[in-house]
Amino acid sequence: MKKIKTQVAIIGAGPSGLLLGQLLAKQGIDNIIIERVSGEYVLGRIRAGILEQGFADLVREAGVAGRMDSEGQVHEGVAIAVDRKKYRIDLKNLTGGDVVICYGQTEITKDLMDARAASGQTTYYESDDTALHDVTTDSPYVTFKNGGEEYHLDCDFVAGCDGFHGVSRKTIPEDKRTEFERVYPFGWLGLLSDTPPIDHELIYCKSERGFALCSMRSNTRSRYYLQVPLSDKVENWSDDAFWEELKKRVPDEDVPNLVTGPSIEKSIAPLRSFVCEPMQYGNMFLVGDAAHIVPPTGAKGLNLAASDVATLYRIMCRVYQENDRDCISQYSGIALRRVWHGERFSWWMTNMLHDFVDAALDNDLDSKTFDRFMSSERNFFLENEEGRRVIAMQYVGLPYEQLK
Ligand code: RFL
Ligand code: PHB
Repeated sequence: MKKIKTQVAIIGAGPSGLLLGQLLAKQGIDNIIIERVSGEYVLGRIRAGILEQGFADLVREAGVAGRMDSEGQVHEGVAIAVDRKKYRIDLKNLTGGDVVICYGQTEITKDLMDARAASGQTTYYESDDTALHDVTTDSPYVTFKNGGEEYHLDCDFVAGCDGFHGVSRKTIPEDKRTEFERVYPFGWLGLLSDTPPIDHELIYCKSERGFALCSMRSNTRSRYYLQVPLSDKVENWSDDAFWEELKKRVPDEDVPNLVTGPSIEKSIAPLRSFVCEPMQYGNMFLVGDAAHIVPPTGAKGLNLAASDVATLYRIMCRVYQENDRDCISQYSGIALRRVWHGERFSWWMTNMLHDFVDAALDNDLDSKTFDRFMSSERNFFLENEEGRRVIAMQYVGLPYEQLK
């Protein structure tokens, strides 16, 4: 057994773990990351694309913003189309100046990985059997296997950044945590292609054939999604079938601008709302997807992970720089207030923009009545400036809550 030591043990090298590690290292707080898969595998996951300003500012504070600031696109608006009629949500004017940045999760992750490698901090990729021990004491430790060797990592704190399927959340005994969950009766089929995007801003489309989203990674790379039944399989969708279906769901005025081409990646993601309360147990903190999942309709998944990181980072700075341990207990409360807001917004956007007809709803409404209510809701919010402002304020992201 090889014994090693650090101040903060971070489980998971996704965006949460890497960003936290980079911020802590900049403040001289020592950390080690343990990751289950290879760095290459982490980079192969195609996920989020929209960053709130709070996230972008944090990446700047971590000193890793060079490429994001030069290559990321500033989006001042976003469109919502209903039955192929387009409404523009003018994010900048409706919020008094806020915008979002379009820069893929893959790119942020790569920038963070490169910065970590350049600064010589330790990451144990391809680790197995990670287990957290004694996290309610002052001497927590983590055990894991790497390269045929068994490790014992002593630390002051553990940051559980290991995603929905990680081990950290399960370290909280079942009688000490409550989990909230809703699984949606459809999934998103995503397609990535090296074609110019249909428009310079995102278009969220509600059509009678189901939801579609037109997004992008750059001026030459597009990302599109289609609502599909949960039982559907990627193999059922040729590239041609995808493009044909997309054409039927996007606004009429945009159809002529759709450039099709071969897919680089195609996958189906299920949609889920999930929260674990509390988000801390002794000296172990859950961060990002380890504690909460949102359906991607509000573009909040990665952004909620970033606000958790911001809160934990500020707490760790107080602990190590001001010797204030009292602030530790604030973590879960601050994180969860923002998480629940993002959960509600993502659930609401999902309800408003997807087709639930013929779906079994888990409330006492029949699906056709639900559809009429949602149609009325869409009109109310999209036809009024006040309604569009409410959407804009939430889409750009609420401010981060400060420590007391
Ligand atoms: P991640 O990215 O899941 O990273 C967790 C890392 O922990 C590792 N891990 C372990 N490491 C060590 N020991 C263990 N026992 C471990 N178990 C797991 C994993 O290998 C992984 O590398 O969580 P993180 O860092 O909190 O980041 C969160 C974001 O990735 C996530 O919120 C978003 O990507 C969510 N999400 C989307 N969000 C959006 O805003 N827009 C999207 O379009 C969007 N698409 C998606 C998504 C999430 C998806 N998942 C999780 C299936 C599409 C998909 C398919
Ligand atoms: C994406 O570009 O992958 C993306 C953008 C906005 C969303 C979801 C996904 O709401």
